[in-house]
Amino acid sequence: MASTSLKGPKPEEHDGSALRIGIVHARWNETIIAPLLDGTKAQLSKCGVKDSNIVVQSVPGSWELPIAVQRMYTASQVQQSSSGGASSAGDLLGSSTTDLTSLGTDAPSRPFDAIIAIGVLIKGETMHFEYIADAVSHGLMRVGLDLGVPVIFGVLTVLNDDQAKARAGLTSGSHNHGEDWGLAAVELGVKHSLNV
Ligand code: DLZ
Repeated sequence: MASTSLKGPKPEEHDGSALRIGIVHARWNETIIAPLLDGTKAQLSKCGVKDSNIVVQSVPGSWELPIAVQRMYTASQVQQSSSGGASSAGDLLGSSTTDLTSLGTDAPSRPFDAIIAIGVLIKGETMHFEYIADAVSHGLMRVGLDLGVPVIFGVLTVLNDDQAKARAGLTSGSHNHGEDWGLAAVELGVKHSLNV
């Protein structure tokens, strides 16, 4: 029997070989973040996105995701207009940058076609969860609309560790949501680059 999903759209297939994709992830709940990041990158590669066109940065927590996405995109626009692309998007986030190896000399100096924001918010005993989840989801939407770039919402807002593991493909038979975010970035990136 063909596998179907009750949730989520049937993925559209797109060629990501010409895309430049940014990823910003939080470092809170890193045991969940790591597989989500892996799943995202694996799906980008499957769609043809070149390693040299995937730039990964990190921030302390999900709260910082909107400002990091905004600065990452803006920096990539500056890169395009400055000769030689001397400053990297990562420079703006200083020591929080985790992986700039992908900003190789062959990396095209042009704005990202899509940026994926990854975070894991797990409800605790206080109101932190509610405030952060609300602000981050609104912030990411606002940044995307203000800048006119697709921002993929890769933020889990879960009630406990088990729910988080089940969404990161860490429990038997579970699905890694990072793969969906990679697919969404390629679809939106292609449509964005074609202006559709
Ligand atoms: C403070 C905090 C708490 C309580 N929980 C989480 C969480 O579950 N996931 C997450 O990504 N970040 C959390 N943070 C950190 C905030 O997002 C933020 O990094 C700090 O408040 C500093 O601004």
